[in-house]
Amino acid sequence: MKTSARLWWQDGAIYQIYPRSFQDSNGDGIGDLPGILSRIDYLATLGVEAVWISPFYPSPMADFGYDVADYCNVDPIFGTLPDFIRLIDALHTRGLRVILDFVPNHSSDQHPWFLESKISRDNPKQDWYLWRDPAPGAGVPESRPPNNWQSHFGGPAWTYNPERGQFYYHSFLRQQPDLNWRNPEVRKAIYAAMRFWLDRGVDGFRMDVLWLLIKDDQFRDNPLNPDWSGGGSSFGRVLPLYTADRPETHEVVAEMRAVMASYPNRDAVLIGEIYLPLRDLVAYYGFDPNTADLRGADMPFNFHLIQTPWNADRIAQLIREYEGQLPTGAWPNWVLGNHDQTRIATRLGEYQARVAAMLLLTLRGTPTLYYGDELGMTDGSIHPDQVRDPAELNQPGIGMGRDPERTPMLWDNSPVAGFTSGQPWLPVNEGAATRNVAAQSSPDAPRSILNLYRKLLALRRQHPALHAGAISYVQSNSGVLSYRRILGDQQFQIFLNLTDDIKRVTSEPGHILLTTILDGEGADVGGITILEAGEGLLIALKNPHIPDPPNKP
Ligand code: ISL
Ligand code: CA
Repeated sequence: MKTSARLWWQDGAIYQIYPRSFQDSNGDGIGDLPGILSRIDYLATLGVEAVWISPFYPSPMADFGYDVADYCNVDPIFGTLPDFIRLIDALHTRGLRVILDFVPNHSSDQHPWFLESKISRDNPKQDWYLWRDPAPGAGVPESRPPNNWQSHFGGPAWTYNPERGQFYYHSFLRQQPDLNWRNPEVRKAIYAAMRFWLDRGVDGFRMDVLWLLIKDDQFRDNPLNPDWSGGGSSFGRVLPLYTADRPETHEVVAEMRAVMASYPNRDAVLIGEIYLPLRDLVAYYGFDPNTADLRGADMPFNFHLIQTPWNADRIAQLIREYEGQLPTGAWPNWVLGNHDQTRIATRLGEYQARVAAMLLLTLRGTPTLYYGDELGMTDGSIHPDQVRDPAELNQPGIGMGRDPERTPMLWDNSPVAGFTSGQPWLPVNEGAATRNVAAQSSPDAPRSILNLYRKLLALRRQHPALHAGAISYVQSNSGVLSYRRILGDQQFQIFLNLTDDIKRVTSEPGHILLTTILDGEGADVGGITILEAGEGLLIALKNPHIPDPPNKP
């Protein structure tokens, strides 16, 4: 593939900002858009290509913005629409793209559409949400949900509405009613909202829960999960056969793509949040076997690094399987963390988090970073009376809470880490006095994880083989994962020690571009090379004498 034909979102890295937690500008303890603007130097020098900003639309904040009450505005907590315009202009001026988080599956129960839909069975929006009669049987209607569908946040996915005498469906909270994507008017309204933001210059969307948009039109019961032990969330009681990944969803994704394609010089990116096994995930690229066109999402998010055990064999197998299943022309992507998942440094510790950074930023495909991971931020510890996440408040104590991975960004060693002049909405992490942007940028900390991220991002930008090359020779050998990135006569060898033991590897002649412990750069290697516990090496090979690699690893 010629580098010139490539698109910005293929070559660069994406940085996710959870706006409540990035930077507060007015002392109310909640991050906001002017706060992001004030940190633009940090973003512009980190080396990422785009920022993805989690929802900032008007919202009652039942799910912190993933319950949208107006798709075309900014919540006063986060600022104003002019604040957003200022932010996007400034980011563009600094060469950064802007990806919005868009929530098409459900609105807030305070959205005017739902307020209208719920008042009667014959209003113009009566069919904009998923309304069903109570199941037949004895007992009061509110005790007879239409079927056994369960909310992702626990409990039945149906809530009774006395005004209509019917239930409405919600994949998540009862304050997040699911829109009826079989209704063409709903589609039109959401596509108009997408255009509202595209007209304001946004460079793409991350579509929330894209694989959940369509539900079974016969509302059949989901099959019981034979593996459910009775513990954890009630969501696990049934298998989401009729509530997720329905075949008609692909039609909707193709329509969303068409909305974006209708813009001249379209280069906005369509990303889908999709938690599915690889085979079903890659179907969201929408490969059409008749025309060989891709009609779906540009990048269905690949969360498999988050879900795969940290083991060289398993990850080598994952890379090979994913690469092997990508349809022709589809561009891969990798994600290590987000606002719904335990942070990588908590899962693996700092040394392996460094190895994970080298993995994420040297794999083939667009990497997405979660704010704070570049500092090796761990999950915060949240005292029971500090819990804010509805997923935890709904089902206390079963580990659904996402507050720990949403604690404030750590900027400096001031009392609230430079995040706010007031009381932060979630507590600042312990250890913030030393683990923060200022400390890790200081000349006293040349080997900080932040410097590792900056160097990895810079090298990835600098070398076409790293952002556009093939991946090949994916291997695992006694806990060391290795692979090459290749373009033309440029070849890089990556060795990642996923264990806590010292390992020996054999390398072809080359020199070290980078190590995860930021030590030994520039040194020549060749033959037996020692890898420290939890160390990764990025090597530029001198005269690779191996034959041309196959297309697939
Ligand atoms: O079921 C899951 C994974 O298999 C959950 O992680 C779930 O899919 C995920 O929480 C969906 O996330 C998105 O939509 C939610 C919102 O709370 C999350 O923050 C968002 O990322 C509802 O909008
Ligand atoms: Ca604020």
